[in-house]
Amino acid sequence: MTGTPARVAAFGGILALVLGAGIGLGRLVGPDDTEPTAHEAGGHAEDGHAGSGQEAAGGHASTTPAGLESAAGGYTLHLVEDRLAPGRQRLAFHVMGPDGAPVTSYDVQHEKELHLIAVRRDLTGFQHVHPDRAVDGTWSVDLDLTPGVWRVLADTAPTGGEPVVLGADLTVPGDFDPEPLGEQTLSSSVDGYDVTLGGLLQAGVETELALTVQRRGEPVTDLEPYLGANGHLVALRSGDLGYLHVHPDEGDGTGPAIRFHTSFPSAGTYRLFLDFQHEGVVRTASFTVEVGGAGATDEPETGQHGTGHEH
Ligand SMILES: [Cu+2]
Repeated sequence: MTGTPARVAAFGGILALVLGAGIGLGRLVGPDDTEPTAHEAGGHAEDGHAGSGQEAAGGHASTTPAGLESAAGGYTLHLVEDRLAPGRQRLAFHVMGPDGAPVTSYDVQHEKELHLIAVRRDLTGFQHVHPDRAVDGTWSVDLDLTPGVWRVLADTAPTGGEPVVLGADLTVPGDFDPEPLGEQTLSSSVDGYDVTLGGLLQAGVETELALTVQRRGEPVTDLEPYLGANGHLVALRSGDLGYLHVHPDEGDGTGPAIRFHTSFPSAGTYRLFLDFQHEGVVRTASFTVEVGGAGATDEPETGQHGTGHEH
């Protein structure tokens, strides 16, 4: 948690998104929250302006994942059709505002007005895309769909409101063949790139994750900026697909390590997806991680790259 104010200063926009969502959740879940003190300290104070927000971002904003609700902060995710055929399909949706009309004005976060995550509920088929918005507020984007139930998460910041992550289910008919998450995988290969995950995998603490990119055994040192950072990491909790807010480290260079800060809200299994860009192509590396309990003392810290868990 130390150092958080510095990151707030450097990444005000990013953290504003996070603290806004955290405050929104705090309002919604406050009465039932198991950590009322934390919410008293950050969530309810001063309606979310800067002072309380910094505490919220560093202290407890991540204890409740986002994206579990279709409506939050006065905004509602509405899929024009919540059932689409398998294959490449156009998804259309609205973000409805407090007045019941589609929102047509958004603030830019990470270079985009809206980030859409689509993932099948067995945590396969991950897609992080940037839909197009028509003037009437209808968003649309092509997705590659396979049979099953999908979770659609819209990470966005309507102008004048709080940033929100809204989730909705999308059904794709057909023979559903769920894939097991499998065991912990701290290295991932994609298109000839090998990405290794390191960091403390323990719930309830702010943790730094380092993802190290190699190709043909050589560190990649000329990663390209993508969405205002040198990579974009999405973390989802298995079981409910709760969406964790993840902040890129400040001023990181061009690889081979990409660093992020997050906080796992509970012990359990998570799926992490790293989008990174190299030589003009965005690729996604994915990981299954087992996160230990908040009080665990024997939870192994994964090594940084090169400490023996490559295969
Ligand atoms: Cu995005």
